Amino acid sequence: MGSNAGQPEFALHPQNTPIQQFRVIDSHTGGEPTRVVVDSPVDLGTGPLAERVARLRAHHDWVRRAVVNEPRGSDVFVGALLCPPSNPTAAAGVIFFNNVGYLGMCGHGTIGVAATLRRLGRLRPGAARIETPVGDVTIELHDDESVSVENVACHRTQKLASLDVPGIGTIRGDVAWGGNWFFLVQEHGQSLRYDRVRELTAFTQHIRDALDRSTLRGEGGALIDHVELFGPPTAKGARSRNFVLCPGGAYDRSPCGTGTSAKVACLAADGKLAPGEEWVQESIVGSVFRARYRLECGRIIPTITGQAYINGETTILLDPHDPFATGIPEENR
Ligand code: PYC
Repeated sequence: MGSNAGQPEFALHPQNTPIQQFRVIDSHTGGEPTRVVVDSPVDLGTGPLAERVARLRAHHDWVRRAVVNEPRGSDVFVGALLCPPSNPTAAAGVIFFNNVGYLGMCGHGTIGVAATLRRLGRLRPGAARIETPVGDVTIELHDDESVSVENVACHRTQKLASLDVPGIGTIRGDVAWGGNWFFLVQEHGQSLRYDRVRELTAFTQHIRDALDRSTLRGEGGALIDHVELFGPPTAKGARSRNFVLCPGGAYDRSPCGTGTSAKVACLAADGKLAPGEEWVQESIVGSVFRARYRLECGRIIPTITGQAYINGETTILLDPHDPFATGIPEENR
């Protein structure tokens, strides 16, 4: 256990009650869970979301760990902290995080946030803006309860970059920004079947480790922290199936909204997908996102459509006597 064993990092509630509490709403989008913190236990101030995520990371990282890490959560959870938007015309600001850190954007998570805002009565049918640390996105609730997310502008920075992966050999993949950085691999020799998720996780983790050791980076020297494999689809109407390894080592149960956006950017760059044409991306569990893009001043703006289902409303309790109230410390792993 860490040096602060038994010393809760979270402040006591202002009324000095021994147990602090806050509310979360759980949903899943195509099988991938999102846990939305609807009443933030910390004040991150105002200003751009990029500044607020820096404050959260530096001073209140316990919130992330309490919400998504074991024993309350698991490596699979993506958390979403709702914040007041800096622009009053936006419906909300949101900061996404997982078991190891913070995400720029999250497609399945934004669909989960939309379903949560609807449940809270904070969203009317129609389009609404959501602020994220990497830019504003637009969500639209449809009559059938599906949600479209118009993402930030996405682009490919490298086509078929070579990566030497010890134990596997040379793997060639595209590097693209879909709201997070992705290494997208078409030729990998793996069969993308749900009964092979252990093997696929190990295979993509080797690629991720090699990426970290390599000089391949996203813009600004950013780590390429998502690995995406593609293969033939099985779902009716789908054009591809994927397997996505997320930064914390879990695989995405959904087709990954930012990963699908990165794929759309690569297809557009290769002239294989026209503006407005539909791309149906299937996940490793068989769920699908529908994607298309529009061009704005030459920039690729993807829209992802999927559906989230609310599956829990929980009060998080933080007992100051609980040594794991804010998660099993990462250094214990
Ligand atoms: O849907 O963009 C996404 C996503 C990123 C990580 C997990 N899901």
